[in-house]
Amino acid sequence: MLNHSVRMTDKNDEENESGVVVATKPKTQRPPLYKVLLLNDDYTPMEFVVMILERFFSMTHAEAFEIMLTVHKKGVAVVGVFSHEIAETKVVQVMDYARRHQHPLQCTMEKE
Ligand code: TYC
Repeated sequence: MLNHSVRMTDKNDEENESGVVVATKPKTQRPPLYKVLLLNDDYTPMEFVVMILERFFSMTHAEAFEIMLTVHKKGVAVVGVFSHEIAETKVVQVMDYARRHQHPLQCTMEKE
């Protein structure tokens, strides 16, 4: 009673068996994050991939070039980590843009 009306100032405080108020970990939930992945192929021009990374992932030209080369050499790279909704939007934007320019570039997402 006293504990609840007067002493509990933090909603994450709890009372132990001895009646002592102790701080506990906040039980907040973070939304899951999703990696957006870019896949290599033999046909999409390097400059087109660099432009995609600048345009949709706000990378500088130097950053975009570096990530593009990583995908080219390794086959895949993470280009960003976002909430589900933002990741989905990025994937759709990249896939639409590539299709409109008739490049086979593939972009996918997966839970982190
Ligand atoms: N491999 C492509 C080429 O040699 C370049 C490329 C890089 C394509 C990255 C896709 O996600 C990609 N033209």
